[in-house]
Amino acid sequence: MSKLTPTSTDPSLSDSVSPARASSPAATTSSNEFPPPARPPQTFQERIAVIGTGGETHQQAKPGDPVLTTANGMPVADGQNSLKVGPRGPVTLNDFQLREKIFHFDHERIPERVVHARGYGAHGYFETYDSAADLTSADIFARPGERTPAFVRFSTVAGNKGSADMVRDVRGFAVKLYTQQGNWDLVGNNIPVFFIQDAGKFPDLAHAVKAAPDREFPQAASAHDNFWDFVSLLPESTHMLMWQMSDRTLPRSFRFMEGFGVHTFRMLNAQGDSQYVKFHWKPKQGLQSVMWAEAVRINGADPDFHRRDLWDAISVGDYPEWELSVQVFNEDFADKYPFDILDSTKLIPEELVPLRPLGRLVLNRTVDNFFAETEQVAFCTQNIVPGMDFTNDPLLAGRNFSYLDTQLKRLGSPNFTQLPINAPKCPFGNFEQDGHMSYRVPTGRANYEPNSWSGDAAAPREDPTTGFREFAQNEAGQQRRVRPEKFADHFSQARQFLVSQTVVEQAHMVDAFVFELSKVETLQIRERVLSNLRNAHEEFAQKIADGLGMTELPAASVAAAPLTPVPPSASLSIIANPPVNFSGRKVGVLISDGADAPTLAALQTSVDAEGAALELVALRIGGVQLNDTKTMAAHKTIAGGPSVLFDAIALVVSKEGAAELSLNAAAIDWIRDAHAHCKMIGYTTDGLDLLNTAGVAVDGGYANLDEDTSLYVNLCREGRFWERDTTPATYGVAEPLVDTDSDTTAEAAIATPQPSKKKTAKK
Ligand code: HDE
Repeated sequence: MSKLTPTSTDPSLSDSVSPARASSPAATTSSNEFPPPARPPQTFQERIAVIGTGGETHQQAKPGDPVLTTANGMPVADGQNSLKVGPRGPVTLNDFQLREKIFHFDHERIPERVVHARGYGAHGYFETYDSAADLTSADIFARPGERTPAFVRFSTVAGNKGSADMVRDVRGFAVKLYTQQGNWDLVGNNIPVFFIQDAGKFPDLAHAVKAAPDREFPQAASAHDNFWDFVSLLPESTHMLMWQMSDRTLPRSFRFMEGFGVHTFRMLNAQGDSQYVKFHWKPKQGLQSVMWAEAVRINGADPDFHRRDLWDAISVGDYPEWELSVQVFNEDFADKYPFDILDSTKLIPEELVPLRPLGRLVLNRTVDNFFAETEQVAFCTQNIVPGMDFTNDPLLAGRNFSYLDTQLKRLGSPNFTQLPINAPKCPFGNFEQDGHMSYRVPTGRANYEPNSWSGDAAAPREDPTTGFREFAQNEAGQQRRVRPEKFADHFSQARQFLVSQTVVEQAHMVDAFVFELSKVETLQIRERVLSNLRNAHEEFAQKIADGLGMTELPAASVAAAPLTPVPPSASLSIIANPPVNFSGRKVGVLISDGADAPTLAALQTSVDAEGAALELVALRIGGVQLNDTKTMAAHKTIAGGPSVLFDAIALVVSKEGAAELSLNAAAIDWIRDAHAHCKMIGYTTDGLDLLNTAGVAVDGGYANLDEDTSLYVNLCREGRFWERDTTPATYGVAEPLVDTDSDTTAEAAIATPQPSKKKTAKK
């Protein structure tokens, strides 16, 4: 095959390219001047023919093509050369074209977000199910079937803008809904609780988790002294740490994670009745994460794994969807619930307050330009709409200040609301004016209200019927810096999360704590973490200590409050809520010369029928010759497409192909990794030798493809073959860790809190 070159393949290039001729005799001159023309160019034709001989590429517009211009719209004749005095002479200061281009380039960057810097966005819509008018007067929930435009930005928290996607981190799940009553920003995370109870601690948390100020590392990682030092001194973070050390922080992709509003909000109906709500997004694709060993390799193989996944899925029309639900509860529930509903380190299990679905979010359009949309989108938690209100969650108050303030810093002007991605899509008007980069052109004489102008000068007026009204909350009390007593139980829900996990998930959590704490160099910090964990679950703490090789478990810290009995909640586990099908996933198929063409075709059909994707991996990107003599090009080489990039793998190889691949270390790793990561593996009988060489034993997670490829896809629907996972054995989590201390029936959790029988301070 001939080597592809831009000029030979891209007609848009080859048509318009006119390279300055290096073969011209003048190319050899060392003169500082063009070869002296017989007379200076005079006609238009002569002037445009003046072109140097330096060999650079000129792509010139043909009639009807868009013309390159300056920012002011002036057409550019030559975009390749600065203005010089003679071809080798000094560049002149009057080259305004050059100055403008470089000036603009110098100002391309805006400050990245302090946290959540790395993110990826997409457009879509929210579709309302039934009217929720009984609950809220918010217009977005008024009419069944109505679609509201939406923009979503997913993110990591700790890493800088250029960090890798698959780090162990909380994911941001920020949604802007362009409703008919203004933009509603639901700025949530993929975890329903948070590290801290007071907004004032947020800068400390962000400083502690991000790179240390002296050495500026580690990047996008919590496995270091500063993070664990800080959280170990903040026992309120224990519940969130359990989530963070679980597979929740390693989502398979944005499409397979949940979202949560975290705080308790209010909804108000037209009669002014108010209820508390907590927001949940459930992925219709299912909930799925990867294993830590896999995540580490994915970051090397494809640091853009999550953003590429979203881009690819939307590009092929496989639009991801989430269902928005609310947990609705009233003051009475709030009073009885053992935890404070204003405390963002606590959740309300779905078993206690079931989800009420309100509608679905569909992402169906990638951005046209990353900067203009994903980078410039400015989410503000203060952006709510009539029919909703905040509660006194002390985190929320801090956030309502922080987001507006940070947008001014990032985007440089209070007029960031006028940017297309941020502007409301409903009619709007007010008397805010001027400021940097104001590009709205207000008309009329009135720029104040009240005013008595009318007619052409008519200005917007307030509307007591549809306008935003706060919930008339009674407030009284001393103005003090105190934390409510009901916030003090730091460990009960941490334990609840742990005992709600399957054995495999619990083992992964032990593994994650051991990994992170093994990176902590200061022994006292490790010990302090374990002191806190003992309060959540003694046996769990012991297993971590064993994993760290700690000879003695440190004394438990003094818990600020006795533990409350709470039952396990199945909805907190990923594995207990397996995906319903294999749709939207990706199979990697290793192929070799002589591989059976009908088997490959049948596999493709089965995978297509499931709504999944298939990528071919081979020794050479040019592909292989199948046994029907047809050449099949590969999507990836083995090195360029390691098995961590796929949800399941298959080998469709011939005997000779298996022999050749057996000699290839990358091919062996490809199989071993997939096996170790508990992936489903399809194989042809001819590939058995290759499996043997890789040293993997065929188990219940394997399917022979020779007869029926649909059986393999059925197997893939189950997700992973967890029986193969060695983590539980490594950390001695043979039996699930349970709550041996509490009476944990669902009713018990809502009843008056009972102090646990467990002693809270141990020597
Ligand atoms: Fe944020 N957070 N946050 N946060 N947060 C920001 O705003 C802040 C918190 C969340 O894709 C910043 O525009 C404070 C909880 C997401 O653009 C900043 C506190 C939750 C995003 C900020 C919190 C979040 C941010 C930085 C403690 C889950 C990305 C850039 C009171 C419910 C939004 C920016 C996007 C971003 C402040 C806690 C989610 C600095 C002070 C809890 C998803 O304003």
